[in-house]
Amino acid sequence: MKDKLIQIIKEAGEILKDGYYSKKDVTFKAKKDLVTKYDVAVENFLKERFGREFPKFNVIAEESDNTDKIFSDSIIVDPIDGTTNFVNKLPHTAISVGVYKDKKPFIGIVYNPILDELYTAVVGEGAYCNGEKIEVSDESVFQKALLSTGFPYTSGTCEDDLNDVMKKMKIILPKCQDIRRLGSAALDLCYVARGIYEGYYEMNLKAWDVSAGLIILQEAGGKVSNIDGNDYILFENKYIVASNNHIHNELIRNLNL
Ligand code: LIP
Repeated sequence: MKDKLIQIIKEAGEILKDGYYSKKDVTFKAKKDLVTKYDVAVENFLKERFGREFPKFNVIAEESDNTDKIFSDSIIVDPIDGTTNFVNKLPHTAISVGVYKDKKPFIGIVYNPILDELYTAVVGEGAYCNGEKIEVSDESVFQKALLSTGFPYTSGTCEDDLNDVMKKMKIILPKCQDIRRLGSAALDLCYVARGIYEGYYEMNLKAWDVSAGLIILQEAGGKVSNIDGNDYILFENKYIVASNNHIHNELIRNLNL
């Protein structure tokens, strides 16, 4: 299944790439949440091909009405993660596809066609970037940890969420190496998997932002949890916390101060 998925996702990457280099009309789903015709085009392409190739799976996708979809044997799709980057020609943007069997992680694929980076993982078989095995960093000193985060779309409408972002930043920033905010949760998780970041946290993400990246990170030796340090549950938890494992407890502790 993995090879067929990669073939289809690479074809979809051509649609993303065409859009990236052309002029785009933007529609707003919410105050800060954008969508373009390319998000819809990539999604429709993937849904059609996945439906044909993998009829036993339902497809849960960002730009679709998922109300009648039951999460079980599912392919969870973000056609363009990092849409704001895509619109602004910042090359941190990717197609994210997470495959689940009976709600359990099976295959994760994240593809950035602009930088030509393909992250893949099958549960139990390790994680790879362009075919090369990747692993999390072995840094265990929190002060030396490069972290990444994201800001929720609700930061423009919900003062509690905005205050929470600022409070956590104020506590964590002086204690770590630095914090990045590049704008694609799927790639941020892959960057932890690859040892670029030691950790990552963000609130209010949707299942399609993280469904693939969390499989890739776990297969690279990393850890994913909710803000209490317990198992992260797709579709349920407000916060995702991810790391190289070594700094996880300290990250969780600081996020709860
Ligand atoms: C985005 C994320 C980004 C996050 C945004 C948003 P989209 O996904 O990947 O990191 O900060 O809140 O969820 O909307 O571009 O697919």
